[in-house]
Order: sequence, then C-alpha cells, then structure tokens
Amino acid sequence: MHRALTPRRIAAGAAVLLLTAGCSQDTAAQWGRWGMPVGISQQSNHIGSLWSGAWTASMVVGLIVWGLIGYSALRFRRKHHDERPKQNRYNVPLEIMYTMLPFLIIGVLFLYTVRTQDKVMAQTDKPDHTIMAIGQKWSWTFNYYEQGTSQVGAVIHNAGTIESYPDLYLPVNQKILFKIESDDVDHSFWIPEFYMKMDAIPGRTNTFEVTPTRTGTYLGKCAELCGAYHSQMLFNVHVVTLPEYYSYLNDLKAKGQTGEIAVNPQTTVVPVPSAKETTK
Ligand SMILES: [Cu+2]
Repeated sequence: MHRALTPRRIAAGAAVLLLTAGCSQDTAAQWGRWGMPVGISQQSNHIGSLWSGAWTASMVVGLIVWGLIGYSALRFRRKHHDERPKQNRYNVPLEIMYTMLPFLIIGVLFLYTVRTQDKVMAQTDKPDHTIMAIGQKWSWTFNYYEQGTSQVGAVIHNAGTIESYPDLYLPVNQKILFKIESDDVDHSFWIPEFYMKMDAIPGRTNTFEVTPTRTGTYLGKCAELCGAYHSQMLFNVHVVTLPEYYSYLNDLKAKGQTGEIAVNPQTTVVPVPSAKETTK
C-alpha cells in the first residue's frame, strides 16, 4: 500500500524524533533517580533512598486510585448501564478506612523522614576538616580551618563577588564539618548533588557534616531569595583528592589569604552600569 507523507505523519515523526533525541542515557538514568542528579556524598545516598521510596509509594497509591477511577468510569458508563451503581452512603467501616489510611501513609513517610534526617544530620566528634560558608549579599565567603594541620597550618579564606564566583574545594572521602552563617539577610547554602541545603541565618551558626564520595566539579547556589542579585550567588564546587585540596589551600596561603574573614567588603559592591549602558 502506498503511504503518503501527509503533514500529520511528518508531525508525528518529528514528535517521536524530539522525544527520543531528548532521551539520552543520562536522561534515562536521571529518570531512574526520580529526576535527581547523581548524588556525590554519603549523606545523599540516605536522602536519595527516602526520595525514591516516597515516589515509589506514591506511585503505588496513585495506580490504585487511578485504577479505581478508570474502572468505575468505564464499568458504569451510561451507554451500558442505565441504572445507578449501588450507593454506599454512611458505610461506617469504609469511612473509618478512608480516615485511617491517610494517617497510616503520613505515619510511614514521617518515620522514614525522621530516620533519614537523623542519619544526615549526624555529626562526629572529630571531623577531618572544618569549613565555614558565609552568605552575604551577593556572594559567599569560605574559611578553611586548617591551622591544626601540618600540611597547611593556617586558617585560609576565599571570597567571591557578584562578578567572580568563588571556588569551594572539598577533599573526597573526608568528613567535613560545615558551619553556615550569614552576614546580612537569610541565604541558603545549596549544592544540588548533596541532595540537601541549609539556611544561612544572621546571628546563628547552622552546622552539618558531609563526606563527599565522588570527585568532580559542581555548581553551588543560594536557595533563598535574598534580593536583587540572588541569582548571582553561585560558587564552583571542586571535589578533589586530599593532596590536591592541600595544594589548593597552600596556593591561597602563598597569595596571603590567611586568617578568618567574616565580611568581604568587595562582595557587597553592586556593579554600576557602564557608561555605554547609561547613555542608552
Ligand atoms: Cu542569597
């Protein structure tokens, strides 16, 4: 049979191409993680399991509900049945079930959430490294407390500005204690591959411990709308080997970036539009 290339067939072909082209192996793997990027820390494994478990449980509940809706919609179509299906009004056992089931579902989700939170927020007495991240309109300042190590022997600082994102170096397979602070308004320290974020609140120090397990370069962000240049509060995260980590810190030490800094005066400088832009 001759098959003409009708506009409808062309459109259908294009749609299939678009769908399959967007479905690379990486995308398929990401679907397997329910949309999450690859987790890069010990803690992200725990959060990842909670995330996948919650989605799987929701899908099971969803399939049952959609199945029941579909069944009753098709089974009791007007076309086949003129009379109404049997009505179950004031059926006490059924109504008790309707009330109890959601509580049961919430209870199970709550239990697993608390268990995960306990694992993720657990802190050891002696972390291998301590890093402070200070959020500031509109960039981040990092202090590395390496004064007790023979490899560095000093507190090292590094700060960013709106125009130049700071780098954050983390040694792989080491326990890192993060101290999160803010110098002005609420910010939120977020590395998406950690599967978690933590608020930076003025006047308090929030802490969490993390063990990165995968080397690579990632992008960190501020996850709390903090003002005009909130979107510029990015930082580059480098998870590297321990020798590379020390060598980075020693480079900063050689540049004189020693000592703890709380506020970077450069950070708060808002870029002034150039002469070309103002005369427009
Ligand atoms: Cu911010």
